[in-house]
Amino acid sequence: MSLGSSVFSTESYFHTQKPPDGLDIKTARMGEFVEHWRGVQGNKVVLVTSGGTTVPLEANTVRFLDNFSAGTRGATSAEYFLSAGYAVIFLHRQHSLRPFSRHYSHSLNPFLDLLSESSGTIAVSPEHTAKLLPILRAYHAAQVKGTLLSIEFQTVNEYLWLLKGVTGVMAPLGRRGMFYLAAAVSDFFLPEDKMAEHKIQSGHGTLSLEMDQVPKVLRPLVQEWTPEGYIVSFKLETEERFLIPKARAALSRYGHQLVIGNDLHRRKYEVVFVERTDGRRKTGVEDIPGGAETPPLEDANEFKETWLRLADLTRRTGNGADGEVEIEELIVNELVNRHDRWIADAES
Ligand code: PAZ
Repeated sequence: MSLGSSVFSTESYFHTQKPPDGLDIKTARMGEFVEHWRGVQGNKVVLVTSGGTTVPLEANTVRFLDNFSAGTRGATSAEYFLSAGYAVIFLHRQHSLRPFSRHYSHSLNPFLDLLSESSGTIAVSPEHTAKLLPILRAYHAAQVKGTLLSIEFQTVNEYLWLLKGVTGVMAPLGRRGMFYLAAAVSDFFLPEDKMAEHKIQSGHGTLSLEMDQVPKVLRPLVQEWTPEGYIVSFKLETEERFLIPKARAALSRYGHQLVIGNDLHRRKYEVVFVERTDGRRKTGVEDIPGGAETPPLEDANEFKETWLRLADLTRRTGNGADGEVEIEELIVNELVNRHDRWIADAES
């Protein structure tokens, strides 16, 4: 497989790639949700994106490329945002993990194993009740209050259109809107005019694919679609040496508030917050032609890094050793404080 270097601007992407079926309905649902919560005094709304995007190789899709992500980060974080009082739009990959039900995924903790039966009556076995009860209560509370809206995507094209749509409907929230972009989004895609209509037939030797680069929509998202929102992006690397330089480069390039860096293998135990020293957005960010992730020359003093590690928590408090503390709880606590400061800054 060879990778091409065509670059779509965000504008040309949305001009040439068709919106997915159901976009209007999904965007309208998100719009109604936001409008409702905008009317509730002091309420904050967070968009959590979660799971990996697919890149179909055929219009009648039999095969696709996928991005790694189980959706754990997004589903877990959504629960902590709900318990911190946020209304949550959970924009997630179809069939990836979801808030609350993630505790009983079919592979790790099949729900049938929780049940016992006696004379035709089914009950949750007593040894599972204590763990299930708070989860069930939080799930019911979110349902009763209507604080969780889940919307699905599958392909990278669906994701990009939905992200644009939801950002538009969240813009009126101003600083009360947070964007927590944890989905693992493909950097490459096959534009419609290069995609095979039907299943690619085998028997002709190797398959070569030339893919185009997905536009970096974070830039218009920050600069145009939601100039006031609190925006958190994630950076996943498999080599630690790239983590901080790439996170700084993203901040310089897009001008948003925070990048959370994580290493593929240690992502459940530690993450690094990379932000500007003054905690602010940078305005007047220049676009870097070519869409490449070339780090501009930046002054290291402009940035600060804060590591969150479960091991540090265990050392300090003795908690976390039993695997009960999740790193997303630490992440969300930090974010709520930063978001509140962002809101208060505008008021002072
Ligand atoms: O979903 P998960 O818990 O398995 O993984 C989470 C993650 C690593 C996909 C997320 O933390 C992340 O880094 N998302 C952005 C990935 C990227 O750089 O595109």
